[in-house]
Amino acid sequence: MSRDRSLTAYVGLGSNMENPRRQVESALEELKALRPITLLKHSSLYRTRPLGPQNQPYFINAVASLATTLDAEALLDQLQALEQAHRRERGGLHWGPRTLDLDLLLYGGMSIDTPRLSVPHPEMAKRAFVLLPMSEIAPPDMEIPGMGRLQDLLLKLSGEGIERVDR
Ligand code: A4P
Ligand code: MG
Repeated sequence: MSRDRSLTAYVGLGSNMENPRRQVESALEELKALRPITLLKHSSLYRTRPLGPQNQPYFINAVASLATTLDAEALLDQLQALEQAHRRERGGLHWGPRTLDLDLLLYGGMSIDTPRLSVPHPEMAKRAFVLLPMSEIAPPDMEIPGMGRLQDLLLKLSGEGIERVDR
């Protein structure tokens, strides 16, 4: 399903298995190739301490903004197909290691709550590994529906366990 007009969506990318940096870099290239999606911007890559079980490798995280006419569930279908192409295995440990995780963080200014989709991503306000990369590419006064201003949310989080990866 698609909409008449495109809107901007934000996607969080994460990986901590099988060369995470390459997983994220190739996922960004693959996002560029998807239609009808235009990759607008992407953040730097960050090396981040795992949230959840600690006996797993650090993650590489990044955030990308996209323009798309796809509706939110159709966009999720595309993101999940991309995860599958990275041989993502589901049903493992909760918040356990993964080759590629693509979370739909924001879809326009919309709030969505369906069995398949919660947008804004309910955990994003607590996650520096989401908000810090997002703040690189989002408008400075960006408002996260129901959560507050991105910059205000970011100020409440510790920057510990997160470092930018040099290019
Ligand atoms: N779903 C609902 N809302 C969304 C959304 N906004 N975006 C549903 C994407 N999916 C959404 O997802 C399970 C189901 O959530 C999907 O079928 C979809 O219909 P999944 O990707 O199969 O499972 P998951 O990712 O393991 O679960 P969950 O709870 O979404 O985990 P998160 O929130 O993605 O967290 N530590 C660091 N440092 N960096 C990380 O990136 N990521 C996680 C996973 C844990 N620790 C981390 C990181
Ligand atoms: Mg996920």
